[in-house]
Amino acid sequence: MTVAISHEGAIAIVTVDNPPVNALSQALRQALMEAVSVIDADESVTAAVLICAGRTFIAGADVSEFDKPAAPPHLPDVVASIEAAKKPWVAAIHGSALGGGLEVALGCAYRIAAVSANLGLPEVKLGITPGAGGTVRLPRLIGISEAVDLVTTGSPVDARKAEALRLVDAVVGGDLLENAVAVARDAANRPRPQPICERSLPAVDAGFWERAEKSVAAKAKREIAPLRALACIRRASEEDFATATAFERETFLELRGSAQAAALRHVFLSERAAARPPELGGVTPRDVRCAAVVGGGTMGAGIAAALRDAGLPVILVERDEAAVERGLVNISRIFDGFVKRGRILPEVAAERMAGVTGTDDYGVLADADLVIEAVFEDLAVKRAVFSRLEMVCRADAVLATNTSYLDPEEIGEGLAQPERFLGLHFFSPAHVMKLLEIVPTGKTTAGVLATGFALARLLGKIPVRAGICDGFIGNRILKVTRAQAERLLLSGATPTVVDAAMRAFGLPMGPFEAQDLGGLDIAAFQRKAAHERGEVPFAPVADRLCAMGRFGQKSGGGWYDYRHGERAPQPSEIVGATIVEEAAGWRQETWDEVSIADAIILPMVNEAALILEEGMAVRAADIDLVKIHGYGFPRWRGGPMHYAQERGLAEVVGVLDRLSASGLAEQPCAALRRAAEDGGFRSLEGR
Ligand code: 3H9
Repeated sequence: MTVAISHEGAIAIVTVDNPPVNALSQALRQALMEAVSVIDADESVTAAVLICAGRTFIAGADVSEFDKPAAPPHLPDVVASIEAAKKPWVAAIHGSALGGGLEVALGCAYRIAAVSANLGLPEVKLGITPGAGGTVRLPRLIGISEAVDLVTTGSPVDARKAEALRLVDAVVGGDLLENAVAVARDAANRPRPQPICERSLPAVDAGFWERAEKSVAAKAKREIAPLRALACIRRASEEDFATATAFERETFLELRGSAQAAALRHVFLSERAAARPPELGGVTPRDVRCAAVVGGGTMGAGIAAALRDAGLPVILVERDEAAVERGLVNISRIFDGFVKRGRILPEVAAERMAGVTGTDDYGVLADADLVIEAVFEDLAVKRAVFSRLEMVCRADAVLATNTSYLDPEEIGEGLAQPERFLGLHFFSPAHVMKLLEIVPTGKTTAGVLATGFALARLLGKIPVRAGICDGFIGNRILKVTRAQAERLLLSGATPTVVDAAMRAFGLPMGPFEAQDLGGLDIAAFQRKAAHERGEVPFAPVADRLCAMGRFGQKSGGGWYDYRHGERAPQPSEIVGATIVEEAAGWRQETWDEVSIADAIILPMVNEAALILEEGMAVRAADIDLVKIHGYGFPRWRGGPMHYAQERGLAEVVGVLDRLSASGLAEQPCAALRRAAEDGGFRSLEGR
């Protein structure tokens, strides 16, 4: 870390260089304090420019310090000293000015930004509030209502929006430093703007805070930080600057130590780590400049759209002209949907579609660097596709299968170059869902595996390496979720009660509502395959419902009944009667929300421990990412592994022992018992 002071005439240039993102470590805070003193004492300096080296302005407090006690100098003091400096400071912003980074900029007398900059206070996404005056200075600069939006959503704004909000004084093209020095020179000849801390706040209309609270609470659901951040802004509007900043700091420090903040931090750091697994350090991925998708159904179209969103030209291959046409319509519907929701302009949608070449001629694939097969889940069909691909693709092209349940080893069997083949398991809808399970076979080379990770980064997805087992990581755990949900029904709970309990735990939907939405038929198909392999999947009620043709919303009923044209689930008498029949011989228990969540979540953790033990996942944190990004596990709980760890693994084992003694779950596996003794899960890297 360095903070260098150089001079251009009477202007001091303070350059922060603290890679990768200039986070405000203790050393950087100290150095900034010292820079203020040095510049204050230098008679030859009239103004200072604060600029950063590397790809970004200061991107915030150093998150890795949040597990330790806060060490001085504290950021509020750094910001206050810049604001009170004898010479005006100009913040020259490129990249991201986030969190503490924006708070530092708010201490400066002027802020200018490069066109590509973005600014925001994303603290609530880490389960905290701003802690260095952000909630107190921001409303004084841009207005209360605008500040409420920015702080409670945590979403950054681009430079143009920041200028419109008066968050920056100017957006500049050309050389940022030159522009900033010019502003600093000019500043010497002008009265200094009133420091933000001395500015007053206009009153809000009656009912403003009540309305804001309602709307923030509705969006935040069970996350605590957004409402606490709102309370800080309210305090800023009702009390003097010093009282409000003290309140904000107190709130920040309290939340920094909270369980939600620890969970959200864990997810934030795990997401970053997932993109660059250390085991692939130094491995060069293959270049992907043109991608192809075979199969234009829901999955294939979603994958093609995701590739186009990332700017890659895409070839869509289907078996005949009519199927090509259908595939193109599927893709174009996705972009039309984006336009309808205001996410992109119609001309952008047209440009995305123009980058898709639909064809039934495999010969065109000679141009592709990567081909993703997304045809029907049938081994013979998939194998046939790959044998055609081998004939037409370049020898260095990567070939991937988007299977959910088939064994990639079997799909790739007989390939002449199996080392360039791997599984890329997208989640539906593929243009929306962030998770990408990357499944190498025993023969996939490290370079091809690294290409999967590089692709995920390009698509803005979260990549997780998964080993080959039935359902990989995510769907394997999902089977346990569903089996447990049925055990609950057989022992006295109802679909409505189970779904409500899981929503109360923080899931967007309960297991039965989710099955009705997605359809019960796919899982039934997989259970049939499992039976053929000699396995005995547990789904007595679901099997009966499928036999009755109750496949969920699409067939007018599943776990619930649905009134014609409606999606609201209604308890079903037929389902109730079926549960009673299947429950014969089961002891009936009284279930409350907490015990229902335990009976579902903790067996998932047990399965996850097995997955880790078998090497099907590399790190416990990867399993957390799978469940958060593929299955809606609440981010603020950190994923099932983090949740179990925080809860105490010994307690988890104890609950599972009790459940299994009543026949309500499998026994805790040896790996989970060992993790409980060791105090944590071991990662594969560590073995
Ligand atoms: C805050 O500021 C609180 C204050 O109000 C109060 C203080 C008193 N700290 O994302 P990337 C690392 S709260 C430490 O892949 P990109 C990251 O782990 C903070 N490290 O890059 C990764 O490490 P590695 C408010 C951080 O270009 C590397 O940088 N600020 C931090 O795709 C590259 O990260 C935020 O919440 C950090 N704050 O995106 C901003 N940030 O290379 C969080 C990143 O070892 N950060 N790292 O894997 C971001 O949103 C993105 O990182 C950013 C760059 C947009 C900046």
